[in-house]
Amino acid sequence: MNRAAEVLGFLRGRRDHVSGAFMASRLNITRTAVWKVLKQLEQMGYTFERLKGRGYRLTGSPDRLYPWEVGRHLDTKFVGRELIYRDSVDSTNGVAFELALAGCAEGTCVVAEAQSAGRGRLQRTWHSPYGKNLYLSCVLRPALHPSEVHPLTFISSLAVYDTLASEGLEPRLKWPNDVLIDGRKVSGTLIELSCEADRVRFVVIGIGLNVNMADMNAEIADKATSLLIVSRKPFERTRICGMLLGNLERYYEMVRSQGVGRVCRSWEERAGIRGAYMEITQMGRTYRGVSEGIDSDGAVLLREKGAVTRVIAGDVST
Ligand code: BT5
Repeated sequence: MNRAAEVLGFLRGRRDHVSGAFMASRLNITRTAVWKVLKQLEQMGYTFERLKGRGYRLTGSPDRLYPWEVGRHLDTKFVGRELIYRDSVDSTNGVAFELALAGCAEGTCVVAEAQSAGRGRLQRTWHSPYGKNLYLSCVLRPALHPSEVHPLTFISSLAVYDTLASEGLEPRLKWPNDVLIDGRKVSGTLIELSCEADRVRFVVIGIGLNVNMADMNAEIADKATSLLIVSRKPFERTRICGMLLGNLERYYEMVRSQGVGRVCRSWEERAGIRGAYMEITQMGRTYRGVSEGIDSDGAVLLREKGAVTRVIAGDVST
């Protein structure tokens, strides 16, 4: 689709028409080939005005996460530089995992308009309606021990946090993987990994972010929200996606240069978790206590009656 991106590049942001002959000569292809690309673009939802003797003018772009559209908002070195777009998939994490197994480059990302089997942690479902939100998975190959992977969840939550904050929103981080607005979940992260005994082969970071979703199914209606709901206006998903990938790369670079402990500190500060009373349920057992923060593995330290318990995973109810 490079040709399509190039043709769009000629047409975008211009008030006047651009002739087929001009584009053909600049791209070194025939006018028929240009016409074919324009037809293809029309099938993808782009609209053009054609004026005889003058050429083409772009009149509309579809609300789709096409790589060249996200690419306009991308300012990264490697994250999202290879961006695989799918209309609908079972799970972007599944597609990314397969790509990683096949040896794709670090930073390769998969985005989809919908997921038929979007997943959360512990076999839970991630509600993934078509064309509304972001379902994004990124392949990373960190030089970490498998036990150090858990805090990578934080780079995703922090990236979402910064993206939303820079849009003037007031997100809140909830351990371990949620971002909330107005007390409702707007984003979640699912990390999946492939490793050897003492070495990570790759990690897939899967991020779901509710952008323009207005209707929710009964299961999540009272606990989820979206950027549209909290701001009462739609957001350009390609722009949000580009910003998110930029922030993700920045936090990943932080891990590479300063280690996972540094990211844990950043997350802890943003989450304001120290001193908060928490109840965490893990495998049917509930831990209660006052948080003493996050350790360098990403676990919560809970103090109760003088004893400190380390909780590595679970769901926070308070
Ligand atoms: C998560 O799990 O929060 C991880 C979600 C990760 C989703 C992304 S989308 C791209 C990539 N591909 C995938 O297949 N997954 C990742 P957890 O903490 O277990 O939360 C799951 C719970 O959140 C569900 O049981 C629901 O209660 C709720 N939920 C489901 N869909 C939601 C949505 N769209 N918005 C907010 N909450 C939702």
